[in-house]
Amino acid sequence: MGHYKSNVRDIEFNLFEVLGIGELLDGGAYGELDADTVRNILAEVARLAEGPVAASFADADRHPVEFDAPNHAIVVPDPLRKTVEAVNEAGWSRLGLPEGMGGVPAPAPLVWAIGEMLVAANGSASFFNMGPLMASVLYTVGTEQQKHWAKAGFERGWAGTMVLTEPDAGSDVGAGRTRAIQQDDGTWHIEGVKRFISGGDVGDTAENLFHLVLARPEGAGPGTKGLSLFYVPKFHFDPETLDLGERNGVYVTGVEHKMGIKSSPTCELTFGATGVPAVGWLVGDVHDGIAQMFQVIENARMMVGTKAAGTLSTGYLNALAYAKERVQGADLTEMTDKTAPRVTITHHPDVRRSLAMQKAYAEGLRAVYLYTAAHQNADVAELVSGADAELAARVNDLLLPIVKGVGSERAYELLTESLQTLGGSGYLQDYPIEQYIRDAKIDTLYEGTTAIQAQDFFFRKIARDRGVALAHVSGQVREFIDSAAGNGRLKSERALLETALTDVQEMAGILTGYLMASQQQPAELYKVGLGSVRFLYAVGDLLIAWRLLVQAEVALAALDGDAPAKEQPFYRGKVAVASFFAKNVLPTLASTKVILETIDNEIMELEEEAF
Ligand code: ST9
Ligand code: FAD
Repeated sequence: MGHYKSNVRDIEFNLFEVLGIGELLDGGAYGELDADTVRNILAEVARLAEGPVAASFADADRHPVEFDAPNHAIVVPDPLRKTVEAVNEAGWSRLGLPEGMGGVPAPAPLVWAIGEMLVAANGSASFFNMGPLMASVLYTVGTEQQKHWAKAGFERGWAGTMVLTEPDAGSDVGAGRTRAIQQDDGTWHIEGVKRFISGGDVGDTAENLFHLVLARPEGAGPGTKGLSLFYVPKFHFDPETLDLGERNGVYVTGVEHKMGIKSSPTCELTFGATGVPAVGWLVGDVHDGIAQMFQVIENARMMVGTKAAGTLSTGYLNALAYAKERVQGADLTEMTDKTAPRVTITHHPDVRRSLAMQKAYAEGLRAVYLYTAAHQNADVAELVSGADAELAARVNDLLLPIVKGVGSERAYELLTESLQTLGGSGYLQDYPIEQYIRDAKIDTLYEGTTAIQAQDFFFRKIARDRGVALAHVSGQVREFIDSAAGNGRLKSERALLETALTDVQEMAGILTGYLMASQQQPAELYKVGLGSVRFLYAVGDLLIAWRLLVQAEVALAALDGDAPAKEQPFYRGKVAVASFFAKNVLPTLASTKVILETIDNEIMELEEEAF
């Protein structure tokens, strides 16, 4: 048995019993993809994830990819190569891609659920599989010729990267200095150094690799709006047949040594520093780089949050399996009786507290990313929340920083609880959890740190949106609070949710107040910056509680109905964990509100030397 434990039951519960997409699937909305087929796919992907994908997880950590400096390439160890091949051969990446490039229509929640299993089973390996996402964006925003390259490159298994970061341009992408110089033949020469580029080379696992690169054309303005997006292949190729030609002038000039995801090749890329120019093509023939790149970023942020939820889920399930076996100490009520029988650690209240919290966040984060994904298809959004296509897109935008920012931070935090459950054994490499923690830390950093997610959430997704998407989601929470379902059960939990909703709405009002006041007194804006991460977490906890309680309601109905005996513990677990989360987490939102209300700028006024 490998390290990875999927949770197909919970994924199916979300897709079919909570979101209800079986209705759409069986109605033919996604062609031949009916509910039974989807169940078979999930079972098949779980087998792949737990088997060949998980197989190289530890090996790829202990024997990571190596840098072959003379050839500017990375060398992929055999076990990892087998995993990458298994993923490519399975071909699940076709699901959800544009049909014109050979994709198969599929509801987004299914696509992300598949991603959860494959990525959480082996984070490093997933960075060899970014080609389909990059190709799909090129297909969407590219010229006719670039669409052909996207489609044909996808069929040939070309890898892809997203290239933004430079030594002096991390969070501040607009500080990028990489230049683009137009040539007489319409191509561009790219010159500069980019760093931390995931999958900057993939060794011999793909015949070619293309980079989607942000660079500044000569004479273009400052900031992100002056950046354009370029398609820069590793090898030149025949524009029709895609047969490979000469090496292009983009080279890996370094590979990072990291805390985790050690076999994900994180590369320094140098463009055009040798006699060979790094030739690029302007994507879509338009100078709209940052907006085009955000089409990649939105998917990548979603993937990162999904990976985080999946990693916590397997961490929790590993901790649970251990806790059910490990015998240590007597039941607390018999603590003074030295002859009392020893019990498994699941009998200890603190272990139960910890397991319940892990389960709540693992299943809650999954529920939130799947609810978000539901707003990536017009028909699923209409079914799930009644949003039309335009509103659904805004809801998706609103929730992305929650999926990414809250997902990554909570998963990392709760994975330490998973490790703690194993006691000293958790610290050993005999178990996967220490690696989960190392592999998960990156999720709070790349694709925009948590601070960036929190600012995006408040300034762009709430203030600039004038609260439209937030009002829709709040309305959905309110509808649940007011509904009478559950036969009077979950009454106290509904009351807790109502208080938390009010707290969060007031927090939004408090931050908006600082924002407005900053028009007169600019320093008031610091208060938004000081409070925005707390606010992000608070909204995350509210949404997790809400989705868990919705699940509890579905579970209660199943228990009241004809749920078979073997399914009953699953449903009882759903009710219990939702209630636990509401009672143990929601009350803390009131203190967050007080903190936001009373923020002052003292810490901003302190001189640096005093820190
Ligand atoms: C990175 C990659 O870190 C890490 C790895 C990724 C892994 C991906 C995995 C992929 C798939 C794998 C599949 C595996 C499958 C299976 C595997 C099996 C084994 N939304 O606010 P302004 C745009 S990459 C949309 O003024 P500033 C918009 O066009 C590096 N658009 O920003 C806007 O114009 P307008 C990631 C947005 O102050 C314009 O930007 N790096 C959004 O100029 C300007 O906006 C980062 O993420 C948005 N939310 O710049 C950088 N926001 O307003 C983080 C902005 O007119 N930093 N736009 O619409 C930021 O995000 C900054 O806030 C900033 C600020 C750069 C945007
Ligand atoms: P900085 O921007 O220097 O941030 C340092 C600290 O300051 C952080 O805590 C941050 O939150 C905070 N901070 C910075 N600015 C602000 C602000 N305005 N407000 C509040 N706080 C702020 N990039 C790519 O382009 N492509 C990739 O494929 C890619 N893959 C990566 C893989 C790995 C393993 C790593 C480590 C990074 C990768 N990156 C990639 C880069 C990644 O996106 C950046 O590291 C990230 O955006 C943060 O930038 P930085 O490291 O320069 O940190």
